[in-house]
Amino acid sequence: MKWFKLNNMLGIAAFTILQNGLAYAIGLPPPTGKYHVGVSKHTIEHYNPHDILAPNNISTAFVATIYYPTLQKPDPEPQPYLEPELAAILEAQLNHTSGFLSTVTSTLQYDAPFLKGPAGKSGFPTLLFGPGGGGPPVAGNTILISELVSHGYTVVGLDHPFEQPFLRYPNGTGVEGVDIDYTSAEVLQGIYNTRLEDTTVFLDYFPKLVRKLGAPFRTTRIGSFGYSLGGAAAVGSIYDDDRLVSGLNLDGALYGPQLILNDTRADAKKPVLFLGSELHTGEDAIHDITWGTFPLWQTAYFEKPTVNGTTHHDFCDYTFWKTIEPTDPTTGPIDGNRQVAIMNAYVKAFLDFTLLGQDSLILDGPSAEWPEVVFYDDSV
Ligand SMILES: *[C@@H]1O[C@H](CO)[C@@H](O)[C@H](O)[C@H]1NC(C)=O
Ligand SMILES: *[C@@H]1O[C@H](CO)[C@@H](O)[C@H](O)[C@H]1NC(C)=O
Ligand SMILES: *[C@@H]1O[C@H](CO)[C@@H](O)[C@H](O)[C@H]1NC(C)=O
Ligand SMILES: *[C@@H]1O[C@H](CO)[C@@H](O)[C@H](O)[C@H]1NC(C)=O
Ligand SMILES: CC(=O)N[C@H]1CO[C@H](CO)[C@@H](O)[C@@H]1O
Repeated sequence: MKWFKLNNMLGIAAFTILQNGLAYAIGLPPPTGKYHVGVSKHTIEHYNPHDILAPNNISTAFVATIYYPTLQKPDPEPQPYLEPELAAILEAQLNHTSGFLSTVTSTLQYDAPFLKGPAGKSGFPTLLFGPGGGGPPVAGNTILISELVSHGYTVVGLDHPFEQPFLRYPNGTGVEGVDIDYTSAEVLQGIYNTRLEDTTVFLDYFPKLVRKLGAPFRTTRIGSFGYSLGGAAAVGSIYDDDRLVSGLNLDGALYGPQLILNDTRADAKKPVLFLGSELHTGEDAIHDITWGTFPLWQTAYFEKPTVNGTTHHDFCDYTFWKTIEPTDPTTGPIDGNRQVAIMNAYVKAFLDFTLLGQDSLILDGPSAEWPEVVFYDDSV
């Protein structure tokens, strides 16, 4: 089909002829680390009587998807990576050809064996991931998550029902999202509050879950990251929680009391990285003033590099989808594979620095390798 651009340079993992002989399947960019990626999904029961989006404002559960390193080799026959119901909704939202997303595959392996190793305080480092407000859900960030897992991180993504366009519980029940009024500050703040609550509830439960699974995941010294509203919540969640040691925000405007303050109370006192689109200079209201005020007060490591040629949707898997079928006008002109490489590099560098104590020069300023990445002086 003509809308497929097959490019060997892109590191396309696999393409096969589907049953009808018409379409090709295109694999997500293969992760660069030595591990394969296992996945398991868990329902986290939690009664929330002030959920801004749930029917009668009551929700009773959310979903944790755990992506973890495994040595088991993936099935040579790649599988579509999104739930069909979710794929259909996103195709319509982004003007993709119907069925387009079922041709995009991954090598994720459900319930693959864990690595062997200690759990609790000393196991493999764990990250918490929060997706964009109203979507795409955690699964729509599989490229970055898989890259980190391939290097030994365990990533727990939290999806909230009614907020994400489609969510399936492990018991098979699917929940469709409600229409979200993105112009309402109250609604956005409500979603943000739910994210913070889910994070705390999950972290409280996590050690028990790890024991139950017999998994080698670390339950302390966790890194918190996310995209868009999930990025804001990732940073907001590190303030009063000793289990979270650093925060990383992918192109999210900030919400929440501390984050929008312009005084010393905004100091997270822990390392924080913002990686943003061109717009996010923080110089005035048009360029998201929260990216201007928050940086002034950080006493631990902080940088807010932006990537030339990107817009908001370049910070999730959409940036790769545009390389196959370029219909999404809300992505920027940067080549999607280049943007995948940039995100993988900067996110991994920050996490290796804050969780493993490894220094990386690219975190400190402009580099010859990534000239599109622009740094700012936040001392004024
Ligand atoms: C999708 O396509 C329709 C019809 O061509 C157009 O009106 C709409 O603006 C497009 N939406 C996006 C997000 O590109
Ligand atoms: C599946 O789990 C969800 C969340 O706990 C629950 O709301 C739903 O009723 C369950 N479905 C079935 C068929 O038990
Ligand atoms: C934030 O505070 C600094 C220092 O007090 C001040 O220079 C700056 O103008 C303030 N910014 C805004 C947007 O209020
Ligand atoms: C990035 O964009 C800024 C502002 O448009 C421009 O000044 C700078 O030269 C660009 N850098 C690169 C490497 O393209
Ligand atoms: C469905 C529903 O009851 N929604 C309400 C949830 O609570 C907010 C206020 O916090 C109301 O505005 C919604 O109508």
